[in-house]
Amino acid sequence: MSHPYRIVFAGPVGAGKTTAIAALSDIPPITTEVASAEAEAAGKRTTTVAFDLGQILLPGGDLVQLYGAPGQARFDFMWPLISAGAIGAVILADDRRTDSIDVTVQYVREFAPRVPAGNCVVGVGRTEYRRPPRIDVYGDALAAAGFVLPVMAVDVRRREHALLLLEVLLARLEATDGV
Ligand SMILES: Nc1nc2c(ncn2[C@@H]2O[C@H](COP(=O)(O)OP(=O)(O)OP(=O)(O)O)[C@@H](O)[C@H]2O)c(=O)[nH]1
Ligand SMILES: [Mg+2]
Repeated sequence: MSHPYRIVFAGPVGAGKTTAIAALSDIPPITTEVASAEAEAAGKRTTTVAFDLGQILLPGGDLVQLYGAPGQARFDFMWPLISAGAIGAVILADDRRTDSIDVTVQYVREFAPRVPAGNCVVGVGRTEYRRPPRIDVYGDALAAAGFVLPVMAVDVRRREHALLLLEVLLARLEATDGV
């Protein structure tokens, strides 16, 4: 088997990084959850203070390590550490936030330079709070900032949605010889 690939999940507090990795991982993920007021503001109890680490063996035989970044900016010193050697990034958005599009562009700006060929996919979650969904608006804002990326509405609590993000990212990597 080839060496494991590393994929990073990034995005703001509550976007669903820890949830996505728990949904995907074949093994119980390593987590670093701590109760926090900022988490409660995002409608949950805990926040990631260092990283999440899960692992998935894809049907094609590739072993993928899944690293979740902490969303809180005060833990951003972890971002370069967990991005080192990553082959791509999944950027998650919380569409309930009014500033979600700007925040997403900021996360892509932050993480695209850390992965080969800027290979990122964007998963927009909590789309049920906003009708109609504004997936195109994310794509347009990213393109205006110089990032032409796949953008998908997802509910990362559903394993098949989280898996779709990985598959799109890996397909893109193969297309750009990033793997
Ligand atoms: N209603 C709804 N809830 C969602 C959706 N996606 C994720 N969630 C929930 O949102 C929360 C996300 O929490 P986490 O996975 O801890 O978020 P995180 O991105 O790891 O946040 P930090 O580690 O604090 O940066 C969980 O309670 C999920 O069940 C969605 O599409 N709709
Ligand atoms: Mg987390």
